[in-house]
Amino acid sequence: MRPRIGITAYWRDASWGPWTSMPACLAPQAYVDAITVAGGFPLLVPPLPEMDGFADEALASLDGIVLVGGDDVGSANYGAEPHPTADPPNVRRDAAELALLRGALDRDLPLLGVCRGFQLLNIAYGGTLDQHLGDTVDGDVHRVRLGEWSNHPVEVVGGRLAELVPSGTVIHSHHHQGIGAVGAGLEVTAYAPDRTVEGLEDPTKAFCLGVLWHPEEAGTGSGAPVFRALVEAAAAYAATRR
Ligand SMILES: [Mn+2]
Repeated sequence: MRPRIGITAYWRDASWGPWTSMPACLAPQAYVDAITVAGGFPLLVPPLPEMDGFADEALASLDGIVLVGGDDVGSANYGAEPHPTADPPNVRRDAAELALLRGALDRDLPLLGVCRGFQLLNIAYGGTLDQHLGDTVDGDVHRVRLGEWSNHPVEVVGGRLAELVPSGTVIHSHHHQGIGAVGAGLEVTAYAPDRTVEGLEDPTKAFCLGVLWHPEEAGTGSGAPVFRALVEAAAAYAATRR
């Protein structure tokens, strides 16, 4: 049986067929494909209201989880006032994903945080976000235009990531926020050329890894080893649990 890998769903308005700007749970196909190619079985996890009560049930049916990208995390989650450029907070999604993330950490469920998911990982460890990288560095490197991928190399400096992504790999980037204070217990594993933090992991966990870029967009290329490692860790998790 393939390891079951949860994908946290976006919760936003979408339009297709007779549904016009209707609330929808959705995820980019690239995550589904990257997990499937890596040997996992992808399952969409919707952000239920009051997920605190449901996180255990959701996690009990999973062997691993990917916290996907999306809009900026609400700054109230790390005790800051919102920056003028911040997206309006998606309170339901923030709360649901933090509940899933914390539950996954408690269980040592293999976990990959992508972009927004990477930022949530830092917040779960008590870290903060830099709400607008463009205030201090050339933010265009990370997001040239809203809605278009930017591409920049990453310097990989350690952790599991060093086994999975060669330093200098050019990645898919689309963010304007970054890491402020690194959460206690997390190891920095990658940097952008401007020295902002792009990779974090908890070396005490079986597999707890976050990147500020989008490996799923290179899911059959440079991103594939990341998803293979997640699925391998998920298979090991499933084996010990059964
Ligand atoms: Mn970047």
